[in-house]
Amino acid sequence: MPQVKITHIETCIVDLPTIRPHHLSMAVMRKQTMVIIRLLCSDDIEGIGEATTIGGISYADEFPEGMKLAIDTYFTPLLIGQDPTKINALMMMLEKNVSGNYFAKSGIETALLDAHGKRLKVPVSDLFGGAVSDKLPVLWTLASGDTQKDIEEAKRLISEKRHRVFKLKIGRKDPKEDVHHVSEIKKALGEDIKITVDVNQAWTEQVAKKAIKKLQDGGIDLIEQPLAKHNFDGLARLTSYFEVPIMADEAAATVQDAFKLAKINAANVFALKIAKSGGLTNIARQAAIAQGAGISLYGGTMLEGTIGTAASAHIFSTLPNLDWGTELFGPLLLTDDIVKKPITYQNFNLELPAGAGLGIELDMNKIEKYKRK
Ligand code: MUC
Ligand code: MG
Repeated sequence: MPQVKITHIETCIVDLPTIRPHHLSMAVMRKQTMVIIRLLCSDDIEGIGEATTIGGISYADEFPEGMKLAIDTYFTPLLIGQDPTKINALMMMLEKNVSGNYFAKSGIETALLDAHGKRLKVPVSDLFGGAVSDKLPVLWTLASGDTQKDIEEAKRLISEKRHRVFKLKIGRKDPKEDVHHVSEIKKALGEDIKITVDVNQAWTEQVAKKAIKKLQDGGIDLIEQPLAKHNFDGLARLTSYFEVPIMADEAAATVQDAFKLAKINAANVFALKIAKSGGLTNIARQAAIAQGAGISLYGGTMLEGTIGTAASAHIFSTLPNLDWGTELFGPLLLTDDIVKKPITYQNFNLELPAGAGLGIELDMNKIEKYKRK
């Protein structure tokens, strides 16, 4: 095969409205903003990728306008003319030349993997040894900001066989109010429906101890990121103190975080996200650390659209220890899509897109409609 080259990288910012406001401890989302990446190669193959965060600049260090600027100004000149089939070498080169910027790196790695899968005519999951399962269980986040509306939403989604596990976003209100909100939902949905809570770092250790005790007594199944992301020791204390499993999300961002958390038994579960870790390959590395340490895994989302969700699904489908399923519902939170054929969600599962690469095709008319001018 003659040497292939990266000839062009195009980025745009796409804003898609959400179906309802989505309340998190640090932001209320009314739209989702994605950086869409198109990476063109000299063999006429195009790879697509997505770099997405939550709530503008409020959730993480990176933000959409900054990610686009970083890719256009710094990543692209490093990548043009390089061989797109050497994905590990290219990601090492980016790591050496670009500090941090993992969300943007994840978008670029996704585009390289999509292109390479298309080139070899295999799905991205095959580049990681193949899917263990082509269906992934998907929970839904109830975050309308209103307890009754959340209950109605959950009941409808159960009856539609879309979701039967629900995550509640708390930490924005007084802990007593939050515990009441969670208990009302648990009571209304009954014993068989699993409920998890995501505090998004909002509590101190003292507040967490009191509130988690009540949530545990109320039958809540999992507590996600109760403390500030840098408080690894506090998370370890909560993990050893409570029976209810504790999950690290913001704390478990990189491969190095996974190792440090595992070393001090700081969590029972890791929420993995391609954006936090800098791409799919790093997810496989974090998963290996977790497997060695006996830590369970959960397939997390940065509430990406269909491209980032498909990329996440491809790598999550290859993991042996995905005990807590996934939350890959991002596209369902949006009023429209920018791809020709949306991902199928049925019987409480996401179906891994078939076809080469990500198995996703951009709809350029939709991109035109929603892209920031
Ligand atoms: C987070 O911190 O988990 C994932 C699902 C959701 O509703 O919010 C995100 C962020
Ligand atoms: Mg979380």
